[in-house]
Amino acid sequence: MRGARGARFDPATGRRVIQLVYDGERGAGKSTNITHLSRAFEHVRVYERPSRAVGGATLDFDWLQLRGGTRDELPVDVTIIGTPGLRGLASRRAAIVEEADVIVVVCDATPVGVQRAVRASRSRPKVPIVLQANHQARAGALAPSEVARALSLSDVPAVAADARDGRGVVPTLLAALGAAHDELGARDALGRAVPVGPPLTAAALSRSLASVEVDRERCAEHLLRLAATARAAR
Ligand SMILES: Nc1nc2c(ncn2[C@@H]2O[C@H](COP(=O)(O)OP(=O)(O)O)[C@@H](O)[C@H]2O)c(=O)[nH]1
Ligand SMILES: [Mg+2]
Repeated sequence: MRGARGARFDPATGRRVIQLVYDGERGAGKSTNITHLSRAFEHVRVYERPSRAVGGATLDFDWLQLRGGTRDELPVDVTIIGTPGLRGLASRRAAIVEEADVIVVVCDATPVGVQRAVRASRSRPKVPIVLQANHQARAGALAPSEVARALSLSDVPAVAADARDGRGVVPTLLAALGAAHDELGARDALGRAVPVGPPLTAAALSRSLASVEVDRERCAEHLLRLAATARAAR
């Protein structure tokens, strides 16, 4: 979908836009992070589009746009996109990750959660990564450094979090923005241009994802299972 990487410069508004993609397995806490950020930054929230969901599972993507500060005297906005974790939607998840200037890998740090993430690990575009070791308040949760080792991400910033009560959510965002700034700086020093053009919008992402084939059978199976679990819990 996107040729060049790096933050966008929007000539219409004179603002740079940094796109952060929150990625991870289903249940890792991506939507919980984004909901918390939306509340925490309500005063600078520009636009929000929570995902359509079934049984708590994200069906397309979460989208949150914040008005950021300035860097090098240029105003910067931040777009946060959360991927869907359903296996049947893996192709769309991968397409969204391609849009990232920085990837925030959200991992359920309990042993089962880490195992699941290791089994599902995939290649990612070459952009900075920040790891969030989430679910820290749960019994047996692994420390960020242990999660990082298991996921072969020992060289990236790792933040301890428990998104359900908000712990570590804002520090994760700040770490991701720090990584984005480093990347922009490196690009500038190398003389590579920041791509110019209108930044991605939620509507445009939605349109382009519509043409990415999904595994419909797998999705249907999974959604039926979720619905049955929700019925049994009632
Ligand atoms: N105990 C605990 N539960 C969490 C945490 N983060 C998310 N959850 C819960 O896990 C479930 C899945 O979270 P969600 O954000 O929808 O996961 P997503 O699939 O990654 O978007 C929800 O019931 C959340 O309340 C956490 O850090 N600790
Ligand atoms: Mg979700």
